[in-house]
Amino acid sequence: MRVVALGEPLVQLNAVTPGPLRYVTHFERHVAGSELNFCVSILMTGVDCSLLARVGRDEFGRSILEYARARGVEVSSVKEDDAPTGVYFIQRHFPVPDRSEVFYYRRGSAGSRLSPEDVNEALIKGARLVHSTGITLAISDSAREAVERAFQLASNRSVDTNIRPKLWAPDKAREALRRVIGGLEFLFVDPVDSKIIIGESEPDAAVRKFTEEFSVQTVVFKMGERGARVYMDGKQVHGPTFRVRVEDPIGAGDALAGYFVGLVIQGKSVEEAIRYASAAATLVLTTRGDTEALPTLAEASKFLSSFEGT
Ligand code: KDG
Repeated sequence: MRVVALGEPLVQLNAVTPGPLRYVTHFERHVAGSELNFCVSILMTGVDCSLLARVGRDEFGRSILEYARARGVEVSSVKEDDAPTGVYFIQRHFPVPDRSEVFYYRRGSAGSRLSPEDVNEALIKGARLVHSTGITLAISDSAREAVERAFQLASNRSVDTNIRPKLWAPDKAREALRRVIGGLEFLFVDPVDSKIIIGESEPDAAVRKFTEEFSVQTVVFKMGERGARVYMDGKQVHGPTFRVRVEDPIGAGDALAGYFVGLVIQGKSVEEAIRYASAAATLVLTTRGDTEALPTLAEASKFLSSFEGT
């Protein structure tokens, strides 16, 4: 079984020390980007994943391709482009402890030049599911059109709304996301994004709108420290939460989405899928980098057993 994710892979420069970036002198390089993170996460559950994207023909582009390949991501549809690879920095634990803030250097990047002509029809048509996020819809008109083209061809679709206020205004986000969420198999959303898209942040009321007005099949409502609530097949299942020391929370949402979709499409129960996905997302909080701490299924089981009875 194969899924395809469309979006911009980025080089992440993560502050080694917490505090304001103006005083940080050491950064650690990682490879990230929401859809690449999704691919690595779903691969950990045993589902193959292809990334459809562009990277720069430069050292950072090479590092992304090498890392993606090393993690098992299929990259034959990743094009090299003359524009530079996008980069972002992460500031940690400042001004809010346990939170991170991102600073992008990606305008005009290779990844934002993704376009409908990059959409490999055979790959999309052969996929069990095609995944993307609000980030790809935000970075350029051509990237948004690539997602719309892929979604027209796909038999099943999944979206993580991931509205990044630094990338676009709420009214633009609302318009673009409303165009792609109709008939989704999976929608990942949080209360803030839900308010922007359908004017409702309360989960039960929001999910009613997503299912009745947009025919979304499964909604995963992400509520941060309060855990994730899944609405699927007419029932609600609440994912567990675990107390850990937070190093950098960026990437946890992608871990949750990849793990959850991977387990559900392989026939696991919604209860098991959200339990394991919550474990994977929690482990990502404990390290710098978005994908290094993604567990194998055996490691996720070990993590879950360690919390049993606590
Ligand atoms: O979800 C994690 C991503 O936000 C991070 O890897 C960077 O893709 C990224 C973005 O555009 O914010």
